Amino acid sequence: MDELVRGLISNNYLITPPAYFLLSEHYNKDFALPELIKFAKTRGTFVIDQITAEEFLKSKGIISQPNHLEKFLFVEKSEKAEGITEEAEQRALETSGTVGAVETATEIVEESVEESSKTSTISEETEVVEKAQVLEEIGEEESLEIPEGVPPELEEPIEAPQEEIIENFESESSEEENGEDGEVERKIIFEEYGVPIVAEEEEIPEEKKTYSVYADFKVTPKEGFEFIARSIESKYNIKFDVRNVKVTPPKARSSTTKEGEIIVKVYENYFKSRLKKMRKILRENPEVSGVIDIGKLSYINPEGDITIIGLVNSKRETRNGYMFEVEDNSGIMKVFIGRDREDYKKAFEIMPDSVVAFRGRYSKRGIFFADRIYLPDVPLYKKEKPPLEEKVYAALISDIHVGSDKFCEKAFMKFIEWLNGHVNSKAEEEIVSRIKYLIIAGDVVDGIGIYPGQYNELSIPDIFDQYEALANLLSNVPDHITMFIGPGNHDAARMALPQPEFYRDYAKPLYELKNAVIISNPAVIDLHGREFLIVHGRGIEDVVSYVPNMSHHQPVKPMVELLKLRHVAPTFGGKVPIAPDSEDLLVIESVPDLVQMGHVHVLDYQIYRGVFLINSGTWQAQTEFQKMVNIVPTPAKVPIIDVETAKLRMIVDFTKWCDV
Ligand code: D5M
Ligand code: FE
Ligand code: ZN
Repeated sequence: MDELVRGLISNNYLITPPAYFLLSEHYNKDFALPELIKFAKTRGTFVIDQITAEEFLKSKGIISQPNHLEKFLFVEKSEKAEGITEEAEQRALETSGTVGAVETATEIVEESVEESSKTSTISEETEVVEKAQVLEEIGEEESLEIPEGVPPELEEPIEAPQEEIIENFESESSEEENGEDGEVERKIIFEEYGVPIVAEEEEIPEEKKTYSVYADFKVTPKEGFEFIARSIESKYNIKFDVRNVKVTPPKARSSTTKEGEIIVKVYENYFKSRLKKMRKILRENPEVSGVIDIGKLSYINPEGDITIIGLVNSKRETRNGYMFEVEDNSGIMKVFIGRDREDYKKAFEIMPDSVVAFRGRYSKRGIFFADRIYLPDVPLYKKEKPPLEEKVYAALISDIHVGSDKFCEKAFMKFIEWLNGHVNSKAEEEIVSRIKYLIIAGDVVDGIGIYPGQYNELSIPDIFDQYEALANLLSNVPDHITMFIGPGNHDAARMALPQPEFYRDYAKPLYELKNAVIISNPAVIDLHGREFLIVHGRGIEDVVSYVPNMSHHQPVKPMVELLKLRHVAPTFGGKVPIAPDSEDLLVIESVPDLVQMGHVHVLDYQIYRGVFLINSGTWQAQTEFQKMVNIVPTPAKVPIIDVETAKLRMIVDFTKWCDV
């Protein structure tokens, strides 16, 4: 284990992965352990998170400005005890994400304002008669006539009710964190952990852990049980893994290139890459023909129907339809689709920043009037794949959340025993004997410092021990079963998508499991010629906030929307952080046979155009936080997939052992 981490732990301090990556390069060069501990102590925290780390580096003059919002700076001035409580409150507010939500809402409104004033400029330039005709068609006279301010219909962001609900939940959660209970809790914890600083060289006898990491959990395969899968040849190939893609960061043009220019370039490359990949997908659809670059429209002035393909920068509803701003490499165009058009409803499904095709006519006034919308989608029919010689099955799970006190450990242990042949019926015997793969799609541990108030719900408050505990459990999975394990947002991994893998220093025990293959999020695994797309699934959250009639309670519907957009998280600046790599690695480039996601903790599945989509649920019972946001999980159910058809064979239910 790393010296910095070991030193902190021996002093009863914890460190989050992002904080570790900030501090490790300066450790023993720019600061020593006692300084960091002293700093954490004055802050009243025993968890060194990113904010604490940044503030610490700043206090040492190692970095000039912490990354997080300026808001925190005022707290720094106060060294008094009350100041510390204030800071804790402020921090709770920050992590609850309330600020972010408000910002997003404001952005949408601002965008609408900008939109309406841009449109009005166009209207001023044109003749009165033409203007009246076009305005009538779009149904937008108000926004075009009023140069300033927001027309009433634009004041609310799209999907206003959902935004509202989320905001309320979030502020509720912050209140609770800031409430008196929270303060009392924090003080007690501080006393418990506020032990004197010791020199790092000093050997401290290891304290006996008050929690189990399942070291004693040992299962052996049931005697006499015939595992047919043992004699079936394993045929898998990781077809796509983020780590195998070489992304080249853009070069600075000269030594005087500003940082801002490089950032703009990175985003430009990212979106160019998205556009290119999506154009290719869209052009596989024979209906998408006669495609013209947006930039050429104004001088070609095409007569009749044509098609444009572009990235949707914004969309808003008008009285008579939907207005989009669409961009390709050559230009930007306003695209309107009227309510009376056959494809009008597809407009609901277009997420910000997704790429779609519009077919219609170009009006000389610089607006494209669309009749048809083509989402990238998947083909209507899928080719049958050749049958397999032997039946072989895969169990799909996700969101185990080891370390949470709501982790259904007994149920999970029963599942592992089941995999070892301890079954209840002949039907189950047939299934278990042919299970060859176990796929785990992220949130394998609960992590630390992930959501406000999480500490109170942790049974294992140390992330190393969480991975150790999970590895102890998974070490009992029979060795003829290959496990594929990818990260989620609770894991020690890069927060922004795509997530290449787990931070190895933290999840070492997983890497050491001999029958485990670590995969990225997203990843594509080829199992016996069938493509399984494995994604943790945070993109679902964005679909729920932007597309009407979507809910966390039925996660497969938003999953279908993502498949139609051929992207696992299309929207920038929404809930899901996306890393602007120079290549967009979140595009669903080839049509999978199966899509597995997790994240929302609800088992749900559906076949869409021959593709089997499934959300694999969870092993965590409802947390206090989920209670507040009305998430009702379906823990401890395991879907078993027949690899040949890539469809559901059965669901095994361990819920009755989930009694946490
Ligand atoms: O996500 C478990 C569930 O909780 C999933 O439905 C998303 C939801 N969730 C997670 N964080 C938030 C916030 N901040 N607001 C609203 N809903 C949230 P997991 O990733 O396992 O925590
Ligand atoms: Fe989860
Ligand atoms: Zn998650």
